[in-house]
Amino acid sequence: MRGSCMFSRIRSWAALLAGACMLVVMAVSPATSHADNPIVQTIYTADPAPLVYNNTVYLYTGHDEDGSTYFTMNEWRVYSSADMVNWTDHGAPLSWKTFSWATGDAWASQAIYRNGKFYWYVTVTSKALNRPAIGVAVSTSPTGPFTDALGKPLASTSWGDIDPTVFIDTDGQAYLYWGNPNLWYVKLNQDMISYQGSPVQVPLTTAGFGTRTGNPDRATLYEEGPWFYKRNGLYYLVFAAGGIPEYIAYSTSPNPTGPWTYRGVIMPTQGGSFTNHPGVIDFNGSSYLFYHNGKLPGGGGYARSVAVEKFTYNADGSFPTINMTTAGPPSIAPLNPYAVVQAETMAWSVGVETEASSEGGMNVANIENGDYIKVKGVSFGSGAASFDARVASATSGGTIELRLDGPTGTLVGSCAVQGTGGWQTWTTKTCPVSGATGTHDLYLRFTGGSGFLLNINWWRFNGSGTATATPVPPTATRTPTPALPSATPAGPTATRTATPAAPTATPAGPTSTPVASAGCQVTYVLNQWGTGFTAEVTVKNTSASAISGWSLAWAFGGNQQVTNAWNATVAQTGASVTASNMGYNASIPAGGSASFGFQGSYSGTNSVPASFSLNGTACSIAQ
Ligand SMILES: [Ca+2]
Ligand SMILES: [Ca+2]
Repeated sequence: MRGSCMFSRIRSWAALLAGACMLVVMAVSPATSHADNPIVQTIYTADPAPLVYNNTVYLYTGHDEDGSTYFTMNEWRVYSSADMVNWTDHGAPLSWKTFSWATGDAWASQAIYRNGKFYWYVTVTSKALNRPAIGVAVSTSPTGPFTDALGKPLASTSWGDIDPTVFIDTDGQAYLYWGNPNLWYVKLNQDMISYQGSPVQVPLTTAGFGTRTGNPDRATLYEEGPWFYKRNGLYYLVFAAGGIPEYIAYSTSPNPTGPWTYRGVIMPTQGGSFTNHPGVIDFNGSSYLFYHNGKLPGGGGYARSVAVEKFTYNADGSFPTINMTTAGPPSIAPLNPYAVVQAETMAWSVGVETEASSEGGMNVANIENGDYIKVKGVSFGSGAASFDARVASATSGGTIELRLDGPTGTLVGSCAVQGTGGWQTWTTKTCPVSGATGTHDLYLRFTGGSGFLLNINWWRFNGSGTATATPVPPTATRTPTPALPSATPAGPTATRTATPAAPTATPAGPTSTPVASAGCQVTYVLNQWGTGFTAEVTVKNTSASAISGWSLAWAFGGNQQVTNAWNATVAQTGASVTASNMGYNASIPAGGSASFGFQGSYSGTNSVPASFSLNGTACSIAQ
């Protein structure tokens, strides 16, 4: 991704500064309300690295800081989508500060899954080397938290160790490629955090990587940002080609280590960023190219944004030419509004930002009059009767307008939110809805006075007739939200170590409707201290068929209040609680189980809930 400016022209720095890098200030075309590219509007993102896992695309990106005049990048971000149009923000589970040996520069990266763990290969600047090196972080969840797997660089050569790409071949051998201006690879060991021998330098021949003229230091088109994978027996190396401004080109080989054959340009230079970085996946039967550009308002070469296009390989496996669009790919599945939808799930947004929520995950913040969130392809079916929103406001609040197919489209509900006493003091607001049937793009448009109006953590609709959602009591007299336990409660194992469910190896088929369970067993392990507690909950599928998508409901017997959760989305209204699967633990095979946990506060007695139901079916409780 980033560093052509630094690595390719180091010997002609003055010429560089006078040249392309400084001239790529291009006109920004304001996005229309119907555009879905770039994917993220709340911050600038760069260097996309998509990962398909459990019927979900996890998108790992860098983050260009606002106002950057160089590649000022301090953290990596994660987003996910099951429909390729609505993306959920999972925040920043990794920063260069995670690596004690690094001094900065959270540059290009890629994550991969193996044996129950997610390995995230990154570029950071090494304190000892005073230049970039390749590090590796590890987590049991695709959304982190991630830790440094080694406490030192995984790989470094003499220069230009940036832009790692990783792939596990069908024979189990994993490869890590990287580099600018040179291209290197190692064969990773099974542990994914060590390798055999020394880095191997790939011969950059013109037959392998095309011919560049006028730059004796770079005889081929290979610049940086490699993306390595195999498809139908053919190995692909897609890369940022140069000089500057970059474009995306590719080479192929019948072998994982070459020799390579140059195959041409995929995406010509366009989009207002002088760098680019490819990420290519197959997902749900289609192919997608991720890249970055400077198309967000205020964007450019140091304020980039990740975008995606759907494409079809030619019959011989070659790429078509792919141009950047503002429309992006079509939706591959409708969004179910009758399950909890994180408010930070968006196809497009204007004016809002996201932040870490005290209830876990992220919430939408910085909401002002006229800001809105677009959620694409929402399937209301026969009709919604009401709308629940988890909201907080330190001011006097504002109104959430629910509109269809445009920010000023048909109004189907209007939800006045009052102050709650704090930006992280959450309450569930319920409002009537009428006229929301069929499938539409949903706009949550915020109106009110000046300044910040409210924060929103999640929302859901409730159907008419036999609503399956938990009945929501009127907003009558809720007890004030108890003080949030501090991040490190005094209790024994109170620290929020994520012990996610072991991700199931085989993703279930395309999910849309949860499959009802014929049997389930819940293990509920309490760990309490003072007025705080954690619960580790394991849901076992004792039925004969796999579950694809689950929701576990129970009622507390006392005044327990959930404050945050992991490995599930936990929503509480009064004493009623619903825990819904994350993308990575949606599938529970017959006889298998999924686990999640949460932290809460209480006073008086804190006992195991008397009953649980999974997708509406009562479960037994393990003693
Ligand atoms: Ca705003
Ligand atoms: Ca949320």
